[in-house]
Amino acid sequence: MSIIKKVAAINDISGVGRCSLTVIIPTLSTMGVQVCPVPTAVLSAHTGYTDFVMSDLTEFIPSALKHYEKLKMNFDCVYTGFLGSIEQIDYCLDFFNAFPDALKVVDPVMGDDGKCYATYNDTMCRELKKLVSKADVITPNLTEAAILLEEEYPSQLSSAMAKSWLAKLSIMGAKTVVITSVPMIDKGIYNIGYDKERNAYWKVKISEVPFHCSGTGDMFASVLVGGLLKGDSLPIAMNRATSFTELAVKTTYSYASQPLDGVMFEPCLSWLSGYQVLREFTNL
Ligand code: PXL
Repeated sequence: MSIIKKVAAINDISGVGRCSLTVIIPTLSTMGVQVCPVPTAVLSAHTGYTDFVMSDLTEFIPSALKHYEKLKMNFDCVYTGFLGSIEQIDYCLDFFNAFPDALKVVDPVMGDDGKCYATYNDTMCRELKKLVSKADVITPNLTEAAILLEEEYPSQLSSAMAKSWLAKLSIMGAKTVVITSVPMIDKGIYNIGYDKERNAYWKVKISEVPFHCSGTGDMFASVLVGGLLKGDSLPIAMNRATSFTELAVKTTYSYASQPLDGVMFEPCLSWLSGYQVLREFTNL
């Protein structure tokens, strides 16, 4: 067994506009975790651009799995994100079944700001619940949490609603649920989490930057995964992920970088490999 943890990252690669694998690979590598990419699609630019070209890699996924089985490859984690077609949901489930000891992480990428991404539709969103139900860890943003729970996209959540949403999502299957960027009534924006085994709810405050850029969800989930694989408790992993994402967003904003170009993490990576002073975290 290698001391370096191996993650099969089933996600797209977009040439322009930092997100998915172009964020996940450098982030996890800096944390000392090996990323084994299983690309779901290649895009010239992410779907937030007015147009882009996309090559779907659906049939690549089962052939890659077949090869890994032949190699008797083992992964410590299977982490899924942006999927290029509805068939890919079953292919991700095949990965989960092939590596039963792996930590199964589903970032149920579907949309943001109350809207679905251009390549997602209602059927795909509905089918994604199958994958979510087999995960150990899920990391929806507020839009994705609302879609999974078939709730209206809310402008804010009370503490009671936040706990109820986390609990309802965990009933779908995962023992660790994190919802990102949740505006809490009168309190600001938080990443919130639930550790079902300990029955503990957590919140970590995000300091507000008047700026939105692509790739922050992928960045948060990658640091969370890296932390959990290295033995972080849930609140410590959430804390680390929140701090790094916030640093990268502030960096992006400070250079007046184009939001579409994505989160400017390159100058920040050394923070992840060094000693990190963590912020306050409390029970939700
Ligand atoms: O960050 C989520 C994401 C991943 N992959 C692609 C996207 C997006 C969000 O826009 O377009 C291709």
